[in-house]
Amino acid sequence: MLKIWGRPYSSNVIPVIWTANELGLDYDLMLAGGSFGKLNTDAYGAINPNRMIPAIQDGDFALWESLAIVRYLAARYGADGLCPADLQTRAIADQWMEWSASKAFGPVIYLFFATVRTAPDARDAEKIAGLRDEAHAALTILDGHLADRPFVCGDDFTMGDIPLGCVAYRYFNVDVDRPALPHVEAWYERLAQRPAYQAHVMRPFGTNPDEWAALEKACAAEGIL
Ligand SMILES: N[C@@H](CCC(=O)N[C@@H](CS)C(=O)NCC(=O)O)C(=O)O
Repeated sequence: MLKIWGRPYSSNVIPVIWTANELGLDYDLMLAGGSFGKLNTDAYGAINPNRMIPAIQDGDFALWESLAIVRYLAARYGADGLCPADLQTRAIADQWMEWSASKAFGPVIYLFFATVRTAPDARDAEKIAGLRDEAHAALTILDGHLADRPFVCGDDFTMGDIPLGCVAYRYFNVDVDRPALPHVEAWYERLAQRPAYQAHVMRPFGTNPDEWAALEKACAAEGIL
């Protein structure tokens, strides 16, 4: 059975878990990273020599780098669904996946760290406002793209929506004032209708290290997922 290594609250693992669930795949989640450890074992080093999560094993085949994994799962198990058969449509999906990593992920994850992962009395309002502006400027480009299409590649949900959908959940759920992004907001509402997004992306963050550790324990106890 497919194995997904990682902790299900990690920003690079969530896209892989969401993809597997969109595809209806059976998999074993191998809890690793954070307080679950295991990354420094020889066995894990043989799967991912970077000793980072996520990684997958699909039979004898091992793969790391979250976006490569999303593409692999979509192409191997998604036929003409998550991974568009039309080359130009697929290229548009790839373009927005790369753009998510190069332009949107950074400001949003640093905004997330500066808010959710920083104690309220240690938060730096100026830094938060700067990151919010940077994230908003990036997402304004996506807003323009989504003005006349419901999903990144057009009428259908594809892998092109997956990394950005994960970024969007964090952006829309940190405690900051956000200028309007009407088309991104409408797209985010569409994603929020998807059961796999609700179950695997729209998860509690944990607002301090103790809560975070408790979430990881709860996850292990649930035998997730
Ligand atoms: N570019 C890599 C980044 C992987 C990465 O930074 N993973 C982090 C978690 S998000 C990690 O392994 N951190 C160590 C840990 O979780 O213990 C990817 O997209 O897979």
